[in-house]
This record gives sequence, structure tokens and C-alpha cells, in this order.
Amino acid sequence: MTALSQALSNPKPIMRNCTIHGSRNEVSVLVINTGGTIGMKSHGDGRPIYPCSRMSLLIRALVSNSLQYAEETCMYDFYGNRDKTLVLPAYKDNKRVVYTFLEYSPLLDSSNMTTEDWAKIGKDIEKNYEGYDGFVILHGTDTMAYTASALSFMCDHLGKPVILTGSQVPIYEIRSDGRDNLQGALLLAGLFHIPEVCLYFRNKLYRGNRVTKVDAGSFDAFTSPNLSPLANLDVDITINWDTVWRANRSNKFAVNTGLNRNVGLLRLFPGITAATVRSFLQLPMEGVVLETYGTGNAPDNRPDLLAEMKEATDRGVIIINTTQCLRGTVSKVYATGEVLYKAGLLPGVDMTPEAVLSKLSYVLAIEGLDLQTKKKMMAENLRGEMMADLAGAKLNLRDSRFIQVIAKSLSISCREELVAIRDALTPPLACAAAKIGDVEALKSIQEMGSNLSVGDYDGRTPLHIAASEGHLKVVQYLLDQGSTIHSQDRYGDTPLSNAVRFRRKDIVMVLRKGGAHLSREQLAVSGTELCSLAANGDLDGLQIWHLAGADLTTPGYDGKTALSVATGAGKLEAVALINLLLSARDQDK
Ligand code: ASN
Repeated sequence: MTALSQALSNPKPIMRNCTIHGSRNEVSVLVINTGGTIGMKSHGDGRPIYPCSRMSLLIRALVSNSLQYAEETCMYDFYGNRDKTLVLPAYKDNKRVVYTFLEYSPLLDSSNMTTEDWAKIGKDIEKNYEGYDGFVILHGTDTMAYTASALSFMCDHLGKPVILTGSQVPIYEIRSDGRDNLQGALLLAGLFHIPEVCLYFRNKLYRGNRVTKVDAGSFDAFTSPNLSPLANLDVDITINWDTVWRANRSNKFAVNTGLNRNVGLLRLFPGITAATVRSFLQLPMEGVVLETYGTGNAPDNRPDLLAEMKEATDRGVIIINTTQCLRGTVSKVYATGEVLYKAGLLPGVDMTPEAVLSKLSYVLAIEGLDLQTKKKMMAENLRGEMMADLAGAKLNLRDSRFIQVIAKSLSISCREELVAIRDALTPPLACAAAKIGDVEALKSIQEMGSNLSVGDYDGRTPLHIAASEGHLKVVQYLLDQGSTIHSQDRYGDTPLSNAVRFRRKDIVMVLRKGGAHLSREQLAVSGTELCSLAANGDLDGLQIWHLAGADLTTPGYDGKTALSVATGAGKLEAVALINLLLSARDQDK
């Protein structure tokens, strides 16, 4: 028997300590190895280093401490991939990250990456989305910022961490940064609910569409010039939760692989000719990132250049004005900037060139949109790629009567202390508002700048509580605000498993629409649960498990199915319901 068939026929692995109510001591991360220096090796004879396959086996030798645990516990991942599955030493709360490699062939130096490779990565995340808690993409550093930006736009309604990392020195060499980078990315992807496409490098987690590679020879290869890191991995791990971007969760996660390749980057320089600009803007060009000077300025004494740009924007080419400076934003302070907008360009605010290019590629590929809508999308903040328009959205801690009174009684007036009070007080307040179904209270708490995804002392978030209590409007509001849909409380429960337990059908449906799913551990015990519901003729229970995504044909611990149990127990209504649900499912297929 092969390891794979053995694992599939005897799935004792990482499901062993988990039930729908039980806590999970292991979280799982899929590592997609696309190539890059991190997995390269040297021939030892002066020839260039080359991408080396079977990384999971080679890494085993580097992580023998956790190998023993993997051997003892007979570790496999969901699909029974034993050879490709490894485990990190336990972290806080005794949690371990189990990680499985999916290795591409050929492994690429990232200079060879194309839009097809981005689509492949996106599709693999989509295919494996429900089987893992997070994703790490191993990637070369040279074009990592482009891939991270592109994935951020391709991933719609993302609810789990997708973290790109790599290294400057191969992981098999003695002074490699690869081990730390991989380990940090795994911890973050497995243990923290940061539902973004990110890039982790040298102890810092960045938003993927905010980074740029700035150093070819330093371990500090990346920077995020206009947004502070989402997390710092120093002695302690500090997550800047206020900065984390949360996508709206009213729909399921999906990956858009359509990307328009008729886009380009043009860097302005003194003396550039109108002929160069004209030939660059020729058909089939549809979207251009123009890198201009300072705050987005170009010569206003060159009508020939401006005429070329105007002619192109009139034809429908979208040209975005960005700055050549590493840091800062474009604005209209100078006449030399204003002329560009008169020529039909759009401001790129503080986006990196990598982000604008991939945003153009994504927006231009969306079918059925007119030019105006595409331009509007380019000006909007779609994935946290640009500075938000802060007008009217100021942190109004002092407006909150409640916080004000407490601050006054504690003689507190400085902003830092007010923020500390807010962060200490608002999570339980938000949970209390969710418990009584008070959407208005939640809105005010959010207006104070609070994070509605933070849990109470048991890790129960407002979404867990509203789902348990059956407050549909609160659930919908929280999902619209991007609350974390997959978070688990200390008992391993998610909002969906709470809604199942408390029989909230409407909420199960809304959560499922937003991409919530039972974990593989919960699915593994679902057969036994369904049999017991069938034995009791519990129609409601059967229906709700079905709505939550359980397969009614999953056998229970003794191999019997819910249908055979209901038949044996003479529960005719249950038999009829199961048959009805199964035939409806078959018709949907
Ligand atoms: N050339 C390599 C790549 O981008 C550089 C690296 O990964 N450090 O694949």
C-alpha cells in the first residue's frame, strides 16, 4: 500500500483531535513553491545557481525537531500527502502549523513569470481554499511585488491569508534568510487571520500591493513606502490590526484570472521625444502607468508631448499619473501637474507602479464595463492599494460620549491613551451589541475606529455571537464590513458552526454565500452527526447540516449512512427528506 492510499483509507492524521465543538491544535498551510532563489542550489563549480525541486524532502533535513512530531503523529495533510507535509514546532497555546508543499514544474526564476503563472497560482489557491487555513507562496524576489499586487486584485472576497515570501540566499546555504522568511510566513499564514495578499520579508509583513523591491544585495530587500507594515516579527509578534484590509464578505471567495496584457510603464525623462511617447501609446496599448516627476509633474512647455497624451486618452487609453519618487503621492499643486489632468490622465495617488500596472491589467480585463466605469474603478481604492480618501472619516474618539466620560474620569486626554482605552473597551462592547442585535451600536463602535473582528477573552467575535443569537441583520452588517468569517474561538468554533449548533438556517445560508465552510475536521465527523439526527428523525437538524455543506452520504463511525439509519429506525419523514435533498443536489450538479 502506498503512503497515499494508506492515508486515505486510514485518515487518522490531523483530524484526530478535532470535532465540530473541539479546539484545533493544528492548523494547516499550503505552501505553493513557484521557484526563486529560496529553493535554488549551487552546482559548486561557479555556474549560476539553479532551481532545485523536491523542496519538502530537502527541508526535512533542516527541521528535524518537528520531524519527530510529524513521525509520531503520523502526519499527513488532508489529501494524504505524507512526503510533502511538515510541521513547525508548537507556538503559543500549543498550536502547530502543519504545512504541505505543492511544487511547480518547472520552478521559475521570477524574471520568467508571466500573467499565465499568476493565473495558475490564483487557481491553485482557489482549488485548495477550503482545505487550508492559509497559503504561503514561495517566489523569487525580482518580480514578487508584481505577483503580490496582481494576486491582490485577482482575489475577490479573500478571507484567508495569502503570503508571498522568498529569500536572497538559498535556504540550503549557511547564511540564508530563507529559513526565517519561510518560518515567519508559515506562522502568520497559519495562526493569524489576516485576510489579505501579503508579502513577508525580513521580519515584516507588508500589504502585497504596497511593496516594491528596493535592494538587490540586502536581506532587507523590500519596502512599503506609503503604508506601515501589517505586522512586525520581533521578540513578540505585533499585528497592526487597524491597518489590516478587510474585503467585503457578502460573496464567496473567487479568483479572476482574466488579465489584460496591453498595459505598460513609461518613465518620463528630460528631453523625451514626442515620437517615443507616440509609439509607446500606439494600439494595442490600452492602459499606461506614466511615471512623472515629484508630486506628479511633467513639462508644461511641451505641447507636443501633451498632445500625444491627449490624443491617446481621447482614443480611450487609460493613463495613470504616478510619481518616480519612492515615497509620497501625486497632487495638483503645480501647473506642471495640472496639465496632465487636462490631457485626460488620472491621478495614481500613492500607488506603487507595480500596483497600478496590475490594477490596470485587472480592470481592463473585466468584461461588460464601459470606459467610464473602468476609469472610476481605477480611481477607487479596491484592495487597500492606495491611501483612502479620509475626508469625513476621521478617528472621532472624542465624539464618543461613552469613551469621553471614561477618559475624563481617568484624567486622560492624550490620543495614545484614548486609543488604548478604545482598544480595551470596544471588543466587549461590540460583542454585547452583537448579542442584542444592535446594528446602530456596532456602527458607532466602528466609527470610533474599532476593529469589529476582534474577539473577547474566549476569542468569540461579534460575528460568532450574532450567528449564535440568530441576528441576521447584524451578521449581514458584519460581513459587509469585512469581518473575519473563518475565525475560531478557543473551542475551535467558527460563526458557521455556531449557526449550525443553534439552528439558525437563514444565517447558515448568508455565511455560506460569503464563503464560510465547515472545516475538514468538522466534515470528517459529520457522518456520525447526520446518522444520529436521522435516528431521531430530526428533520431540521438534517437540513441545517446539509445547508452548511455536509454531504448526506458521508458514513458515520460504523459505516452506516443517515439514509440507512433513518430507514432502519422507521423515520419515514427523514428518509423522504434525505432522498429529496440528495436528488436536488444531483440535479444541481
Ligand atoms: N532571480 C531571483 C528570482 O527572482 C532572485 C531572488 O529570488 N532572490 O527568482
